[in-house]
Amino acid sequence: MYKQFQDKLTEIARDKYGKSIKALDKEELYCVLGALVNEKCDFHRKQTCGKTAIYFSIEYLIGKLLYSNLYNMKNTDCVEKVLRDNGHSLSEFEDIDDYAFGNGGLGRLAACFLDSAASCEITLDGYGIRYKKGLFRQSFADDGSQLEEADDWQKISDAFAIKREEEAVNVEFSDFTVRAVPFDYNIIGYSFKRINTLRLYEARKLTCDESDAEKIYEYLYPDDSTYEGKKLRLRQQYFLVSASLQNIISRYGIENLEDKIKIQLNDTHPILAIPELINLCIKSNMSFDAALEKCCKIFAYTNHTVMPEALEEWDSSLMKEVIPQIYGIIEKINDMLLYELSNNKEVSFCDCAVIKDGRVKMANLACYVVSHINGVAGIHTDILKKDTLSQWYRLYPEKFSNKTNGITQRRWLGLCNRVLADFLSELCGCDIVEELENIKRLESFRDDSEVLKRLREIKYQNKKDFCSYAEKAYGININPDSVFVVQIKRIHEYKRQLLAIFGAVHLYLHMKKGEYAHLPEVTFIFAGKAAAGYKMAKSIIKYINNVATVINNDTDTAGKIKIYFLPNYNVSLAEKLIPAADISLQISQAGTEASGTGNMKLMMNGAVTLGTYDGANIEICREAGEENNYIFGLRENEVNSLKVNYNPKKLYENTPVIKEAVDTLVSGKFGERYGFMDVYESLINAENPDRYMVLADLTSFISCLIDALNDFKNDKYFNKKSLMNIANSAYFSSDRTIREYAEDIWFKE
Ligand code: 26Q
Repeated sequence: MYKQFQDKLTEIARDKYGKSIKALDKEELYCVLGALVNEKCDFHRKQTCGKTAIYFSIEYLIGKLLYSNLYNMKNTDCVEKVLRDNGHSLSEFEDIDDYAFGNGGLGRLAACFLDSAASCEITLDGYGIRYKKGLFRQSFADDGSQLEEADDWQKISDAFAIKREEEAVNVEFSDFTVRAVPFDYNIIGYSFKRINTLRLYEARKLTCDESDAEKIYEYLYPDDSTYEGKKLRLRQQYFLVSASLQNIISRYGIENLEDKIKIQLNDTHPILAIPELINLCIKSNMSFDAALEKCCKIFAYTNHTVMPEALEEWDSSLMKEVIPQIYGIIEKINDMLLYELSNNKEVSFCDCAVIKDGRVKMANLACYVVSHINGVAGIHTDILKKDTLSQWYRLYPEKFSNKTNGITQRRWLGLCNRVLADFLSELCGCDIVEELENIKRLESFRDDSEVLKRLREIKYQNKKDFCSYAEKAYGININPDSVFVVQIKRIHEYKRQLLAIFGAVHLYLHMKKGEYAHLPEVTFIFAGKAAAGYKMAKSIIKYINNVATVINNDTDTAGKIKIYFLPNYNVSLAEKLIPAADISLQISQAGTEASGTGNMKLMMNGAVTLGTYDGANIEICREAGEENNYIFGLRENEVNSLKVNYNPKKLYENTPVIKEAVDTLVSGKFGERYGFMDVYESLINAENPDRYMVLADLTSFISCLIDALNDFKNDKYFNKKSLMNIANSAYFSSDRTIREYAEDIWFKE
């Protein structure tokens, strides 16, 4: 093996650059490694038979490909050795940018699915956009506020992309036509089980004067607060689906296409694929009715969020202006729906209309046409059925099913926490990453002091590794002996970072007075980005940073509590932080987080969940035992009944613990006096105050947190909980999820 790699790398280095491996610079070596990986893929690619599943997604949050590709090829050690013997190291590539074509859970899920499908020998190709700039890079100004910088990820050439100029197609808008140029990425299944393809498109102008054409692929989620921004976003979505469908049709033919492929629509963003496929069918002389029927068989739709503002709608006028032929088709679909529902007593057309009050409702379009609709966790699918999409559930109950999310254990255990994976393999008597179902065997060691001790040692080493990284990367000194309480995710009001920081503020204020002396030292670690246009989320970041500055510099509480907000959360940072976490904060308001997937990653790496009964937390408790996690706060049904008469101002006035924490938003204790008036007002005096009921859950959060910190002192007791979480994490493998999609939706006879 060693020699084979040595020879191959030598050969590619010579052919490409006329150099020895030793003489290559970093970028050249990166490209040589990419070429090697792609060559191996050509060798291992098998002819596939049967139906192909296809994933349409506006986001793919991939992270680094070099390490995961070598990992899945099972060649990491060998390549590392060859590099070492030639004066290099794989760690040279740590600072190459992530592929960040996504902003959160939905994009990361797409990446996990691709990895799982290839590893489970399921044919699943992905289609997306190769954004020129990925999700912005985040840093903090001196005053603690978020700064955004363009993600210029192509500073170093992309070693893994294979450009397919010859398969470029045209995408037509009312005012101009753009060329869609595909770039293919090999998706390598574990042990080369299968090679699938992720195809990402770039936009090229056809003539010199179409300056707008290339803007289409410039940014993920262009700022859509302006008309121009919205238009661009619509163009982006149409660009993706039109280019992809043209490619699919040229590959499989339009005849009997429904027998050859199934397309999974990742949320509302690629739903224009439905009218576009009809458009393309009509162009090949098919009737509208036949085309629509085809679509009903080809498409399935996954919903990822219950937030009403995320169910995409477009102004009819905008759509008419940009893609008139597509708008015409949507009108026709709407007419058919109207006709179909005219005698229906169960549901009213009003609730289902695809076009209503001059707006095009994308979720309604999908629900009418697709064969399958799914939510991403049990509670989420239930909410879709009873609220968000209830009219559609009444109409088509058979279309609905749940597909609880998952994560790939290859990246999120094997790759990021190798020492733990090896120990688990040793205990369970197999390669645990390959046969994750056997991780359940760990349960039999739940009272084995030696095993519990070793688990704690591994966690401690991971914490120390993280501390050295943090010191190098940010110049901060984290104490590895403290409890790591971690909240890492996009910053959003419903995720309630405010609740976490209020909890920390409470501890701090009382520790300063000498209370809570019995608690172990605690380090709160936050990371996550706020959408560039989301003011409230940005204020919350600034507040956390201001709190951190005061607390971390207070000698009274030194050795008791510290708070860090790490900048620029991305896949690579998650890989470092997750293995080091003790307590995973999953504290969204019950009924708002569709599933969450970070919760699963943290669980698999031995963190216990401190959270609400929301999203997949519920299933984590079901699998690992509620007694091994920390659940607090209102349940979803309680949230709904309390909502009617919720009065946070009264809570604030009558509960000293709440008042004390909330007042720090305006008291000047952390930052300027009245510094966070906007946050304060949103909780207390806004029209719909404290929309996510932070105050209602604050006291129960604090007591739950104190319980968990207390328990941490009892090594054996806490480690057993950690062990039970690891032992029951197999259900959260995206291999399980992808097999469910395959069996119930994609390849069902
Ligand atoms: C919609 C309209 C206009 C502009 C933007 C959007 C938009 C953009 C991104 C709407 C939603 C998103 C992303 C949603 C997302 O990431 N959802 C997460 O999906 C995960 C995978 O299923 C779940 O685990 C998370 O609970 C869910 O929040």
